[in-house]
Amino acid sequence: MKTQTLGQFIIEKQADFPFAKGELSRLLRDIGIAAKIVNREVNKAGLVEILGETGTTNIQGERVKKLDVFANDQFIAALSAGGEVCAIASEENDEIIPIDSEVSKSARYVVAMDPLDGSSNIDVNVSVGTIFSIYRRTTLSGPGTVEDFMQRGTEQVAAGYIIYGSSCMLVYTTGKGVNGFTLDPSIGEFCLSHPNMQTPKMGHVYSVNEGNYLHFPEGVKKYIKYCQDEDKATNRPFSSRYIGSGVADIHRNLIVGGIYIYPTTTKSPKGKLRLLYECNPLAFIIEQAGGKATTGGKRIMEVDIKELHQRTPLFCGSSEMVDMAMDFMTKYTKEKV
Ligand code: AHM
Ligand code: MG
Repeated sequence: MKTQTLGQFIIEKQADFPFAKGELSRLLRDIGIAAKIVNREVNKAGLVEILGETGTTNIQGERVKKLDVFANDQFIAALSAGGEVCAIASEENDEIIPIDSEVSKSARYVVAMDPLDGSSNIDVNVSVGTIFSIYRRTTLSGPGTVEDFMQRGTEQVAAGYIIYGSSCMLVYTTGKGVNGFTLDPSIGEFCLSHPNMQTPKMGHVYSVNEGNYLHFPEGVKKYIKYCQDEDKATNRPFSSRYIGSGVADIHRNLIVGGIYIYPTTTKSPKGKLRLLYECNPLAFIIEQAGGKATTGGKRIMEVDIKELHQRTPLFCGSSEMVDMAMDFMTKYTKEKV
C-alpha cells in the first residue's frame, strides 16, 4: 500500500474547501510539527531531567509538570510563528494568548488546546495526549480576544488529538470524517494508518473513574450497575477500562466501541473536564466517527460557552451506549447540568 503522509493528505483534502486559501492546511501542518517535537520529549522523559514538577500551580489549581509546560510552549511557539492564528487559549494559561505580530496580521483562526492531557500519567510512562480545536475568529481584526472563543462547539472548523502512546498518533477532523495518522519514527512523518475512522454503534467497554462512585448522580450509578449485570443477550457484563488520560481512553473506545463518562460529582458539581479545549474537540471527532457526545442531558457541541475554562460533564462514545446512559440519567437524575 502506498504511504500517504499527513502533509500530502492535508494538501489533497484542501480541494474539499474550494474557497480555502490554504491557511487551515498550514495550521494543521504546524500542529503536526509541534506534535513531533512534543513526542520526542515525551519519549525521552524518563531519560533526562524533564520529569518532576515545576512547583507552580495552574489556573485549575493543579500542580504543573515540566512536560506540560514544555508541550504548552511548543504548541504556542508553532502556532504563533505560523501566522494563521490570532489567539490561543490553553488549559495551562489563565487568560488567552493574543498574537500580535506582522505574520499574524490577517490571521483568521483561533486555537483552543489542552497541550498535555492526562498530566497525572506523565511520570509513570502511561499514554498522554494533546487536544486541539480550531475556530474562525469572530472579531474583525487585530489580535484575537476572548470573544473569539465564545462559540459553540458546532462552530469548530477542525479538531483533533495527538496521543503519545506505544506509538504516536494524530487524529483529526475538518467535519468530513475522521482520519488517523501514525508517526513512523524511521522517516519522522505521520502516515495515514486509520482512514475514515468509524466507531461501532455498540461496544463492551465502559470507562469511568469508579473511585468517585459514591459521589456520582443516581443515573450514572444505575448505569454502571447495568454495565456490570450479567445478561447473555447484550453480552454483559461489559469490561471496565480507565487509564486516566481522556485522550487514550476515548481513542481506544473510538476504535473498539465503548462509553467514556466523566459525570458531575459532589466534589466537581459542574464536572471536571473543560468544554472549550477538551469536550468540544473530542465531541466533534466522536460525532464525525458516528458516535455521540453529551452532557448526560444535551449535545456537548450545543452547550453555550460563557467562560474560557468552563467545565461540563461528558458522556461520549458509541451512540447506543450513550443513549442508554442518558436514559438512565433521565429516569434517575433530576438535576440537569
Ligand atoms: P488533565 O487535563 O489535567 O490531565 O485532566 C483531564 C483528565 C482526563 O484526561 C482524564 O480522563 C481525567 O482527567 C482523569 O481524571 P481523574 O483522575 O479524576 O479520573
Ligand atoms: Mg486535560
